[in-house]
Amino acid sequence: MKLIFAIVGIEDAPNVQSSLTGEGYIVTKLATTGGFLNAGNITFLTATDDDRVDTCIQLIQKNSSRREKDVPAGTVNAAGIDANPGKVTVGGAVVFVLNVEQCVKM
Ligand code: 2BA
Repeated sequence: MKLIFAIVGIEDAPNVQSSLTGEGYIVTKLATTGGFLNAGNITFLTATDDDRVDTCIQLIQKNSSRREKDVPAGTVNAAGIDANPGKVTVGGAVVFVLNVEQCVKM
């Protein structure tokens, strides 16, 4: 079993959610905030069998778009330099897949 973390843009979250639940994935939705832009995004948690991971990722990819966002004033980039003015490309989605040792429902 795997646990999939998918960080998705707020604009894409409704379609990602409905595509996953429509295919029978169990989903938990967290309201999260990106540490660079300090803007809201949505993190979906989905635990599923190993053989359903690829389809899950494909559904997330199909429903997530790349978007250009303005970098807010005062934002510092990886080099420690004020990144403003500028734009960054956000998404489609950022996905992490982890092994699940145990899942207990009671
Ligand atoms: P944010 O941290 O707000 O980052 C938004 C976008 O800004 C990123 O898009 C990337 O293009 C850029 N960016 C992030 N950190 C930067 C830095 N130190 N210097 C210059 N540019 C930077 P994405 O890569 O598509 O990430 C979208 C969101 O996914 C992120 O929002 C964050 O919430 C999450 N994320 C991305 N990579 C992650 C990671 N390795 N671990 C945890 N969360 C991650």
